Amino acid sequence: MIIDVLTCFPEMINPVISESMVKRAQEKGLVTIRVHDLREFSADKHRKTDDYPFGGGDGMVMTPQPLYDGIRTLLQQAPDGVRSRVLFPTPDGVVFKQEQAEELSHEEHLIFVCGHYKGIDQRIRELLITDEISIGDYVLTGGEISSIVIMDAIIRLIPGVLSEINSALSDSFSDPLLDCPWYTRPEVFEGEKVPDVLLSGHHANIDAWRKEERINKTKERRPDMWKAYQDKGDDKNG
Ligand code: 6GU
Repeated sequence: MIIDVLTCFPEMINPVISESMVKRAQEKGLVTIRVHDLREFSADKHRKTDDYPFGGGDGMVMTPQPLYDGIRTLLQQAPDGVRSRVLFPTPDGVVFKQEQAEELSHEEHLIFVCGHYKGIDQRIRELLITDEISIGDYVLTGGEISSIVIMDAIIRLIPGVLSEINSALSDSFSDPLLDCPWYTRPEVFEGEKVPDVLLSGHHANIDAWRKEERINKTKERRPDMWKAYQDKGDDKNG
């Protein structure tokens, strides 16, 4: 998968993609991430990328020209026959869910367009953006952090990225229930003991305990998920 990120703040993206899971995915050749400075595409002599909004109002709007030229350049650079998705993280987008991460993990080319200030000129959204994505009901100052969140969720689903093949499968959210608590050594830490059942070696009891913990946590924290789980029926949920 090729991921292009178009941003006025490349240094917000670069340190994150040079670490951890995303770094390993690139080293394995499973993903190539390229970060592009939007200012490089500005035709303005001061490399400006924003301007005052028509009709007035506070804040600045990102001008169409650098975005148009930047996105079109990245589209043209994509290998022949490859479909590109142009993603715009924005608080007024469709809320990002695990299903969309799964869907996007099968794409060959993603372009992330990072907006700042009030947003980007509407004509760019209509002409070039294919997906407008929000990462939740709160407002961040720009699209860089949101892009990193979305990229991480997608990249870890690409086959071969996680060494533990089962770990993506057993996540909360690819599942109808939240995860159970997990413990490792030592058995007692700060006076707190690991639940006895986990030390019992009795696998049926351990499975039952984990299931109950998951159900209780889901009921308490996510009544919406609990309702969906019940509506799906006991046969499917075992
Ligand atoms: Cl995708 N961008 C920004 N700036 N704020 C957000 C968001 C995205 N999703 C939630 N809040």
